[in-house]
Amino acid sequence: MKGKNLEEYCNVAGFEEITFGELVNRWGDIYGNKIAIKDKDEEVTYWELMKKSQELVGVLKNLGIREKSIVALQCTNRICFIEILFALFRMGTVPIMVLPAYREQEVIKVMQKTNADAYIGPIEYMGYSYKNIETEIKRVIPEVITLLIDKNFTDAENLIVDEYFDDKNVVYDDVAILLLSGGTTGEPKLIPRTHADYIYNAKMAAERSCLDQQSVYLAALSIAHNMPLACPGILGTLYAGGTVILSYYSSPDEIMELIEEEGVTITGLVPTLAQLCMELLEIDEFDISSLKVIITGGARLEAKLAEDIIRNFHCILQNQFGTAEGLVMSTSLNDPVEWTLKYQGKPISEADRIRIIDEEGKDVPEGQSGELIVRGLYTIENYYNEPQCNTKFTDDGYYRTGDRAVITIDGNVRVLGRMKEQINRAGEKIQPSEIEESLLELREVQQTVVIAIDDPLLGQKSCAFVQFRPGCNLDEKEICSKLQQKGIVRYKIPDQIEVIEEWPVTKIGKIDINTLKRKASIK
Ligand code: J2J
Repeated sequence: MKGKNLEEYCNVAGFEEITFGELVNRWGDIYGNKIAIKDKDEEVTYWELMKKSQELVGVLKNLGIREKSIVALQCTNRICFIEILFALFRMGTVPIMVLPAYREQEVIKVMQKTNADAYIGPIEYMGYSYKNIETEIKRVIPEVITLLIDKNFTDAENLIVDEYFDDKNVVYDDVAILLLSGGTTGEPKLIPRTHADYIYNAKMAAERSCLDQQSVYLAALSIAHNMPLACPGILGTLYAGGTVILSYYSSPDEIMELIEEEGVTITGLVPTLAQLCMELLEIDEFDISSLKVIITGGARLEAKLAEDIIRNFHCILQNQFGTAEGLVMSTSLNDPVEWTLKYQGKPISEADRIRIIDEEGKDVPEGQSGELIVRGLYTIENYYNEPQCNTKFTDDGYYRTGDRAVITIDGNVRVLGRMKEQINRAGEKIQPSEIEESLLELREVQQTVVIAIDDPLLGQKSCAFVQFRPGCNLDEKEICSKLQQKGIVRYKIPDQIEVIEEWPVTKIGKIDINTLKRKASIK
């Protein structure tokens, strides 16, 4: 499957016309016996990763999986799934990266959309048996090959291994992987990333995080997600010759224990998980002195949480903004702390062209907010098989992120929230992040999310979900009067306030705005 045309970028510094098959061979040669990846049960060297991914090509082909076909890969954070991933890369067979939280309906939908040949998943994870998914796939699309594996891939390993497989038919601008879009509305869209663009993405993210052979990167979130996979994630760490530690459960206690036991130097977390790890650090003792950098991404990082992370973890915070569609931006490790608290930094590639546009598609004057759009080496210009998605791209090939942002004179980007989240209250515009920041300045408030809800009179009104710190409480009147005392104008004071104890989250752990919207409108 041909991917995006990369010709115009061939002279960009750091860009290589290379495939993952060639890359894993190169790693085997350079880093040989060094530990590449460790999971909860085993470890693999760079040489073994190269060999195993070669052998597995034979195993997968014997199972009937064809070269250059499409496979749904629902992976847990285990080495065997990374080995399979590289085997598929070698075959030119394209894995669709499916989060473990997906269930049969969602998996079948993406498989049907892509005419996928096969499904590969775990036997069990977090008490759920993936046999359910396999059975349903077999019922709905009987011709599909299915394979459930655990760490030893019990059945598959007995299959006779083919002769050494030469992957010379796979080229750098072929599609290597299909990522699922992170949207919380509607069906996820499929994002085709080529070998060379995805490798470049991982390499540039690794450079921005200063990864090297001494780096020990903890993949805390599901490796089916772009952030732990390639930003810099597993692929960026391997590129730099470091070691990857896989967290199996993504729970705060496992994460903190692994940092201590494995001497982790860098990890990436979504803000909600960073907050939970910090709470655990307050009640339990962990030696996390090895940790040099925490990257947070996936959702807006409030300045207050950013400060708390820096103080409690005694490390550098890297504020990252990423998209599965491509664009990744982040602060640099030596940026002033004030920048990290406020900005998501700068694009990781010199070839990234970012612009801020208004509703008519015109560039806004300097310093004003609008929609962030991007064109560049590793950002897609089309979704897979989705011609009706043209609204997500401009006529001149820019991807519309749907995020509201401003670019400062230093070139830093500040992401304010989703375009759709802006509240239009009888014509007055309210940016939820502004009210969230004021609410977080109240001592009693631990976490808050402000959303728009429909209103017959005003068009839209604002609703603030508020979680208090343990032992704290305020009633609606007290909150409103405290905001007024802070000088917040009347129309920006939340029209509705809902107290919440536990946040609904999406499959990757971001706060689920749609569920909050439903909750707010039931009232
Ligand atoms: C505000 N919103 C943010 C941030 C992402 C690397 C790779 C992928 C992702 C990712 C990632 C944000 N502040 N710092 O986060 O670090 C929201 C935006 C964006 C959408 C993309 C990373 N970082 N977002 O999150 O495709 O709304 O990729 O458009 O899942 O997450 O989501 P997704």
